[in-house]
Amino acid sequence: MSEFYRDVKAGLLAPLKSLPSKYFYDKIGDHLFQRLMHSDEYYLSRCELSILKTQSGDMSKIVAGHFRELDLVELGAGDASKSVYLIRSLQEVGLDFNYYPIDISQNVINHLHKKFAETIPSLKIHGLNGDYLKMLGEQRSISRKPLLILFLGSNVGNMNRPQALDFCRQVNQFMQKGDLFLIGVDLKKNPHTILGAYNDQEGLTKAFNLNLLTRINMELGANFNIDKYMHFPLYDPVSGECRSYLVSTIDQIVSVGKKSEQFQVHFKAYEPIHMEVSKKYDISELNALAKDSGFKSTKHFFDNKKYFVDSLWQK
Ligand code: AVJ
Repeated sequence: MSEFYRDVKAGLLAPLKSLPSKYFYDKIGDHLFQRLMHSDEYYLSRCELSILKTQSGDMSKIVAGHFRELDLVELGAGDASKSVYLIRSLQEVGLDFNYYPIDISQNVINHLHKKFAETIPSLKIHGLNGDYLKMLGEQRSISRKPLLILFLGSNVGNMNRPQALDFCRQVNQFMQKGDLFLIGVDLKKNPHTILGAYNDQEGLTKAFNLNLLTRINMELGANFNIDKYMHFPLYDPVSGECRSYLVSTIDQIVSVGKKSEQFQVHFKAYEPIHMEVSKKYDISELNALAKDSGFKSTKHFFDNKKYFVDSLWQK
């Protein structure tokens, strides 16, 4: 029984149905997310890219003030299109480091090895495919140099506040005193701007969500009728949580799993599946998260609109 099957079963048989958003990233999901990152509405990637392009030099000087050599670990590296700027400037300030990108998608890890062999052949890269904490543990068994951990792209937003606190505490446990954590977070702003990023005109976010049902159909042998679910995102400006739902438009029964593993899921008309949370922070909440998980927040790097922040924490 795969972990994917177990998670899907638990999520769909719960009284409030949900699916874990980490499973969005199969080959098609990776591709849809790439396109989404270039859409007009999805401001997050553009903002963070501008931070990395303009402030990687400053970041690297701070890092070089702490260490001569280190392990650079990136949680959820994706295509590394932002971290590549930091990697180059860390090299420029003369730091000696290996790069350990961690990603839930094997497809992404393969791509990164290929990409860096071509673009920065001097970079020593060791990709790890799997869950963040499990792979961080794996990395620590390979090398125990001082750490700079990158957690960019507002990936932390996929956790609610208690989950984020628990996660940051666990990351902290892998680190030594003085080690650094650079965390990229989307900030609270005009609710229309935020909701727009999760409800793009082209329908990429919709396709991104629906693709998980297709993936379940293909990999677990289910019979979701994709046409009978609608994409419904909402943003709560109080909690800062943007949530995506797929809502069943009719009363229907779906079967999931092969042979003895098969189970039935009943959807009432307009019953939702909670697919994803993308939490937005303000600076005081972010500083509290740092403090409560055992870090000192040392510097905030903003884009010029202050839509997004890359925050540097030290253990
Ligand atoms: C990659 C998790 C940061 O939550 O903004 C994009 C994923 N979901 N559009 C996010 C996503 C819908 C994204 N993260």
